[in-house]
This record gives sequence, C-alpha cells and structure tokens, in this order.
Amino acid sequence: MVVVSQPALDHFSPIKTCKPTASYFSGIPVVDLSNPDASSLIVKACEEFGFFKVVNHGVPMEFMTSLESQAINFFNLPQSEKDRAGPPDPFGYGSKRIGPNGDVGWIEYLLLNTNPDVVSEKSLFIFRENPQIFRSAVENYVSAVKKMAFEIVELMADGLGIEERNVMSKLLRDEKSDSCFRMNHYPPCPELQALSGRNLIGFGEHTDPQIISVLRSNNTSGLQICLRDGAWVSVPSDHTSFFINVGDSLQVMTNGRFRSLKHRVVADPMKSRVSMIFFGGPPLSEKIAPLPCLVVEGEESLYKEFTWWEYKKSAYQSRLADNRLGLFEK
Ligand code: GA4
Repeated sequence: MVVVSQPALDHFSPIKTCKPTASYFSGIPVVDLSNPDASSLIVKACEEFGFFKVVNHGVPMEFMTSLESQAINFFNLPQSEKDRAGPPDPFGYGSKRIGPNGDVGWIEYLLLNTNPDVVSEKSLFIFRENPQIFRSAVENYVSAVKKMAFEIVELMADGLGIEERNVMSKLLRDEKSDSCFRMNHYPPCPELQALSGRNLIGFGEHTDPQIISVLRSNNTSGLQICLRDGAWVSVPSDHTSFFINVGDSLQVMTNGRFRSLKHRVVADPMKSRVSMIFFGGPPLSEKIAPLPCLVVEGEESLYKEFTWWEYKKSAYQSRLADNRLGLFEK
C-alpha cells in the first residue's frame, strides 16, 4: 500500500501567512516619562500614531524578567498540563484559537482578569496548579504596570488641557475596572519559512477595545503596526521599554482625536517571542462617550452612546479584524 503523506504546508492551515517584507520603522515616538514635556509628547504621539514607546517608566526590570521566565516555564509544560487551564472562556489558556468566532494564529497564551472581584475559575485554577512564585510574579508586574498606566493617562489628560486630570485614570483605578492581562507565546516556525519563504501570523490585525494597552516583549521582534497610508511596518523590539496602544474606548473618549491603532504580530521563524500586555478598561457599567471638555462648541459626538458592557458584548461577537467601532459611529 502506498501512503501518500499530506503536503507539509497543510499542517499550518488555516493560519494565515505573510511575506517577511515589512521594514523596521524608525519613526516610533519615544516618550521619556521623566521629561517635563512628557504630557505634550504623549498627546502628539496619540494623535499621529495612537502608539508610542515609553522609557524611564519606573517599572523594575526584575519584575519584567522574572515574569518572563515564569511565563516561559508555564509554556514549556507538557501540552496536556497547559490544556487543563483552558479552553479560554475568555480567560484561561488558549492555543491557536483567538476569541470565540473562528480566528486563529500561531500563538499560545494565558488570558487573566486583573480585577480580584471577578477572578474567573480559570485564573484561580492556573494559580492553584502553578507555583506561588508565578502568582507573585504576575501580581508584582501587573501592579507596577497599572501604576505606570495611571500615570500615562493622567499625563494625557494634562496634555489635553483637561482640568480633572484623573478623568481617565479613575476608570482604570476603579475597583470594578474591567481590565485584563495577557501573556503570549509565539513559537518559532522554521519549517514553514523553509517550505514557503513566508511567516506565520501570530495574532491577526486588530485594534484593542479598551482605553489603553501596555505591552512588553522579550527581544524578539514581530509586532507590526499599520501606518495611516495602510503600510505595515515592524516595531523594533526593546525588552527594557513598554509600548502603548490607544484603544477604541480612548478614541471615543477623545471624539476621534486619538486613533486606536491597527496592529498584528508575525511569528519569528527562528526565535520564540514572549509578550505580556495589560489592557486597561473601564467598569462594565461605564458610559463610553466623548469627554465633554474635549467637544468644542458646535461639534457633535461622532459616536452613539454605549456602555463598556455593550461594546464588549459586541466585540465578542466580532472577528478580530472587524472595525468594531463602525457599529457605534453616528
Ligand atoms: C483583542 C485585544 C485583547 O487581546 C483581547 C482580545 C479578545 C480575546 O482574545 O479574548 C478578542 C479581541 C481582543 C477583540 C475581538 C474579540 C475579543 C478576541 C476576539 C475575536 C483580550 C480583547 O479585549 O479584545
């Protein structure tokens, strides 16, 4: 009997691929948080790109490296053990599947809720089954990154000339804030590169729904952003810094003055990429609308009124690449 083997490329289907052509972008705004002009630099970056890099951020490097090594330990566990922390509901361990509507990527991840009130069963399970040291590493990292996120949105408010400088940070500081935290592992894939000369998409193009996202990765590149002219460019990795994304909710709160940025991750064929992202969201019951002080006379809100809960519900019915704000535009 002749056994015809499946073409090797089928193994990766239906994960999308792309040509490894995106060039490194050297124009990413860098904001030094200790610079007295930080607030205006942040506003400029959010208007022009919806994205910037933060240095002198005050988060101890040790928090970043110890969480990174704990995450690597977790992702190195046998598949059957990792699967016990899944499938994601949306919290928990996930592999290849992203969200509930058929999106896939060359990725495995842990998605956790950061609100102690609503810690999901899955998050509890992950921490029960894994060493206490993992839990402490997450707690240290997340609380330091949250502090930085509060500072950044307060500087944003200063730069926008808003008197109530905690108008955004109070939503993130709220004990009911619906924020979450994600640790991603993009395994290398030399076979695909060798077979096709193409790279696998790790996390497909999307905008983040929340107010602000704070990303840190190891020194493997892969993050790409979509510039205004539609070109995809690679963000040079920097494991000592953080990258900030404007989310859809912040776009609405600034009545479109800040833009949520489309981004994606392309897996490196040779090196593992590990990233961790804090997504700062408001409480579920919070109305998402342009801040009155930002809507000048004669101007109208570009968006219908909605709560974060309504937006989130609709986001979980969407595909990753959908324009989620489209439904809420006037
Ligand atoms: C994108 C940003 C965050 O990673 C996330 C993602 C969420 C998920 O993975 O559960 C979503 C995606 C993200 C937007 C559309 C929906 C929901 C997967 C998906 C297809 C945690 C989030 O908040 O929205």
